[in-house]
Amino acid sequence: MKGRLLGTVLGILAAGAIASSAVAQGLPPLEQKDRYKVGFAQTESNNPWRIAETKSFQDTAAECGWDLVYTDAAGSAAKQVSDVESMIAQGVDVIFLAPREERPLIPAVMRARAAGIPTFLVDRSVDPSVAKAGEHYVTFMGSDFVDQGRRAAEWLVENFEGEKAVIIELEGTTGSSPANDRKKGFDDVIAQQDNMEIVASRSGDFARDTGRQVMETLLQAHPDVNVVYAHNDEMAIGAIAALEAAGRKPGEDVTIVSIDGTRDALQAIIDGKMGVTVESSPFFGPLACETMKRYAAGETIEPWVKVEDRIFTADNAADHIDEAY
Ligand code: GYE
Repeated sequence: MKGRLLGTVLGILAAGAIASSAVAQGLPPLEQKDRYKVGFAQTESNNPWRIAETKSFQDTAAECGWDLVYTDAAGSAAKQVSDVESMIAQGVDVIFLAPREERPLIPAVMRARAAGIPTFLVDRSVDPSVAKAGEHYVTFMGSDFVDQGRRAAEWLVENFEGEKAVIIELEGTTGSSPANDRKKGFDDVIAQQDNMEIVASRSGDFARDTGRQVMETLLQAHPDVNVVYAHNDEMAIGAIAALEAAGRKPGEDVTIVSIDGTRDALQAIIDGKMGVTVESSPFFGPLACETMKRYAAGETIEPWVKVEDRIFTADNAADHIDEAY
């Protein structure tokens, strides 16, 4: 028993020594060459946003000289960790990882780092108090989620016409960076408004049908709701279905604010059912290609390659629906 415990302790110490010596050498370098074996670890494929992102990587593969190793974690952080492990075993040159949740994916980042494979986080990030850009992974490429939440709230403050806003918030995947940050950005602005209150806030896992079911339940407890803030369009569309099934009129007696910019959301805005969606672009392929090339050329990459987002309302939704996904 004692021997086994000592063995484990020595094993942990050895792993620590490998990790710290790797950190001391800086990030793993990337050779400049014509073709790369590139891993893309997707979180799930149950919504148009994810499908558009995967397509963007696949389309970029041909142009950027990638042999793409694509995995789909089917909504499981544990599977995503093992997907990254299998990419490491297959000897990919780089990994693009969309970490489903902030903490459970840290071991994947650390293992790729220890294996000398540069990792780029796309569209979601990991807990910055544990894993750091420029040290454990190259960079985070993605939107400012706090700002997205803030902009959704600011639109509401400017456009809400009732006396008192009774708000239901549908949160994204628990423990994911966009859910954490979109909540913070929105809630902070609402907390400063005397006539606005968030009466319930619950996860709908960024999924349409879960959003619909959660909305159905919350509606029973809060029949006086007149605003829904959804952390993504899929849940907003689900909420619209639940409201309509209960005889409510989204766009008339309930204001819907959301984030992403999917085709269905832009159509809902055109139809007068949704007020606003703050853009969160899924088209990461070209940015991934460019950032990887800059890194291979020896450039120091900024810790956050920030994506600038637009805002879609009744003023411009029709102009953008053709380019939506
Ligand atoms: O908003 C949502 C998706 O991580 C930014 O994840 C992404 C979010 C996006 O499931 O629709």
